[in-house]
Amino acid sequence: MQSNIKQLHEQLKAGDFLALARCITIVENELDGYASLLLQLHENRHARVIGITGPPGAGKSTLVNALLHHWLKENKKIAVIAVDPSSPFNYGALLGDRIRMSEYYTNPNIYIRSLATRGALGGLSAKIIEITDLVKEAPFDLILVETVGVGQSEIEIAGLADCTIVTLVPEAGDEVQTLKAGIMEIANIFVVNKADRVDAEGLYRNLRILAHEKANGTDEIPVIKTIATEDNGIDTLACEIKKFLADQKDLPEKRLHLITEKCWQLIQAQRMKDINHNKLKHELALAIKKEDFNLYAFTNDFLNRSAK
Ligand SMILES: Nc1nc2c(ncn2[C@@H]2O[C@H](COP(=O)(O)OP(=O)(O)OP(=O)(O)O)[C@@H](O)[C@H]2O)c(=O)[nH]1
Ligand SMILES: [Mg+2]
Repeated sequence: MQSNIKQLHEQLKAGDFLALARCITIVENELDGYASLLLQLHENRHARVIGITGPPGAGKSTLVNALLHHWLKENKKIAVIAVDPSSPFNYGALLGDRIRMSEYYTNPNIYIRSLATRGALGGLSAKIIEITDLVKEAPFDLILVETVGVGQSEIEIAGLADCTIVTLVPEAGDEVQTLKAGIMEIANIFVVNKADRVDAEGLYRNLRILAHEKANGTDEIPVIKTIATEDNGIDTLACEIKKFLADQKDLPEKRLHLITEKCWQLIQAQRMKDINHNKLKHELALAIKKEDFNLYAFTNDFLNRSAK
C-alpha cells in the first residue's frame, strides 16, 4: 500500500488527472493510505487558491465558468473544486453545473471535481483543506474552490484561499447590513453579479460604502459588477484577482494567518473525530429526563467517555 501511495503521488505531481482523481477519493473517504498520502504533501506549492463563495444561486458556477474561459486564453492550468451545498434542496444544482461546465471536461488544462459534503458533521472545512492541498500537488496555476455561503462555512473557507471572492446578487440588498459582521472580514473582492437586474446599482453602492467604512484609510476592498451569463465584467474581475494575488505574495504575516486558520480547522476536526452526533443526541434524550440533569456535568462526562 505504501509504495502504491508513493507511486500515485508521483503520478499526481506529474499532472496525471486519473491519479489525482484516485487520490482525492482516498482522502475524501479516508480510505487506506489516506494519512500517509497527506503526510507526503508540501505546503509550499505555487498554485494559488481562489475561493468563490456566496448565497445559493448567486451565479458562482457561472462566474467560475466565465473565469475559466478567460484564463484558458492565457494558457493557465486550472482546477475547480465545487463543494456541493449540504442541503438536499440544492442537490439539483450540481447537475446544472455539470452541464454548463461540460465543455471543459475534456480540456487537458482543466480539472473539475465536485465534492459531496452531505452527512459531514463538522468536518467539512477540514476535508476541503485536505483536498485543496492535494490538488495543489498537481501542476496547476490556479485552484478555484466554489462553496455555498450558508452559515459558518464561508468564513471557514477563507482560511484556505489566498483570495476570497464573495458573490452577492441584488436580491441580497436588504441583507447587506447583516453582512458587515462576518463577510466583511473574509472578502478580498466583492462581486455584484446579475448586474443586469434593476436593483444591482443599489447593492453596488451599499457595498462601496461598507468597503469604504471598513478600509479606514487603507486599501478598500474592490467591488466589481458582473453579468456572468454574458461574460460582462469578467476581465475586470480577473484583473483584480491578479492584482490581489500579486500584492499578497510577499506578505509573510498574511500567510502565517492563513496557515494558522488552516491548522486550527484541522485540529478541530481531529478533536471532534470521536464525537458522534447521533450518539450525543441519543444520550441527551435519556439524560434530559432526569430531575437533576446538568448540561455541564453531562458534557464533561460525555467528553471523558468519548476520549477513551
Ligand atoms: N440574469 C442573470 N442571471 C444569471 C447571471 N449569472 C448567473 N445567472 C443565472 O443564475 C442561475 C444560478 O446560477 P449558478 O451559476 O448555478 O449559481 P450558483 O451560485 O453556482 O448556485 P449554487 O451552486 O446552487 O449555489 C442560473 O440560472 C444562471 O444562468 C447574471 O449575471 N445575470
Ligand atoms: Mg454552483
